[in-house]
Amino acid sequence: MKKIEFTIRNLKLRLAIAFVLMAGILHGQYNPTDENLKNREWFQEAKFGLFIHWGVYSVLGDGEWAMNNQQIPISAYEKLPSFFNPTEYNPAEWVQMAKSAGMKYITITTKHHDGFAMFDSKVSGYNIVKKTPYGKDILKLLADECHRQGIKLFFYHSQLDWHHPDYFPRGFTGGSYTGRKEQGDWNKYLDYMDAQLTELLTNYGPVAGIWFDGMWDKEKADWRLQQTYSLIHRLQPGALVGSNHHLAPIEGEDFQMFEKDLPGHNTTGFAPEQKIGDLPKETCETINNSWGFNLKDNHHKTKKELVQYLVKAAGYGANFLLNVGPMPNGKIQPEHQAVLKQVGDWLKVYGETIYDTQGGPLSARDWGVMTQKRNKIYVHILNWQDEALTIPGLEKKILSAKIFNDKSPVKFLENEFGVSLKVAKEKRDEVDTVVELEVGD
Ligand code: FHN
Repeated sequence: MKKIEFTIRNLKLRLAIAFVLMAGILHGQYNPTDENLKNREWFQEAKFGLFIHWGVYSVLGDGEWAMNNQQIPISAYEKLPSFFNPTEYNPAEWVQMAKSAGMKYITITTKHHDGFAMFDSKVSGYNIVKKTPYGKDILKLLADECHRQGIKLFFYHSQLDWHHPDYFPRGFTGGSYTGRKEQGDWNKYLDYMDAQLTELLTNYGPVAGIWFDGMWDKEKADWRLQQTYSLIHRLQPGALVGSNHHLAPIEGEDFQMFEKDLPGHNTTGFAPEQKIGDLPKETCETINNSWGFNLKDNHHKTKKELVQYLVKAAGYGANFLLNVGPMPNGKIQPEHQAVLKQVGDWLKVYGETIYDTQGGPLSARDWGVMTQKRNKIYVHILNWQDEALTIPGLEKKILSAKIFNDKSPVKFLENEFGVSLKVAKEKRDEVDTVVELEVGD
């Protein structure tokens, strides 16, 4: 009798679970798989990635927006691929460079706003294999190399397309100069995008995630996001979906990104309404002032600027995705390679205070930020202002305070106002003075 009761109860429970799941599916509710959740954790811990903007536009040396900025009609722009022949492209060197910079993943443009596929797409002849003298799938070569060298690879994919006839009605970019007819079938365009995404998620091995960009071009359009996001999660459940829409995360996304800004700041003006959600975070920034290769841009950021950005991002609990724009010959600018090496050397010493940490306990201040891991708090002083630094209310007993890199003791004083730290002048570092606090419960 008891057994029958148990079986009935068990059945009821199963039915209830099935009902909840069904209701979730019907309401488009997204339930990430365990693999996806594990990957989110990995992502949160990774902290530093390499962003790569590479396309046929690199031939013009005027950034990835050259087509739109110079108002180049499609008929003329279509000549560009025939000049793109990156004979010095060596993906093993790129991956090696990223790894020695301390980066844990790579995110590369598969198609930017110009609509040109940098991979062997069967659903469009407008691709690197068909249209360039190089004739090889640079993405496949990179994906294979990433898998060989054990680094994760994300695919940037532009939803905005200045080339496709069905990208219609148009957004606020890619207008009449392109020479497209004032007609098109929006759903056909979205089918095309899903078909290219299917190729990307089928032919390149495990993909760490899809990095969308361009929805902001047509804010009011129906992007059929749930259909596209479900497709991605079905093809590769572990792949993380994120979108640079400058809004709060949308159902089906696995991480949130911020462009050229730390979370919650809006110095660019791109994201006046961007709320910060609970998903893992990432902020992207350029190594000079351009995403795609720009011959005239020599505003190269210094080691100090890059390290401080990485540290600040970590203080906000966010990853830093640092961009390079390879040259048309396939090489990365030597000055960028050099500074990446310097950042990597810094991380060899200070990596413990960045990787696998959380931001806080105190939020960012003018003097710097804090990161924390288990019983350690790392105080990153980026900007010394006074003889001593007082940190309010950590709510934990401080057991010791040391300069991180040589473990020499730091004088500290706890009282009702918080803890004051005094670091001797000769121990201060103009890039980042890191004080390690060991804390008790
Ligand atoms: O228009 C793009 C730009 O070219 C670049 O790809 C950046 C990267 O975050 N995103 C867009 C601007 O929001």
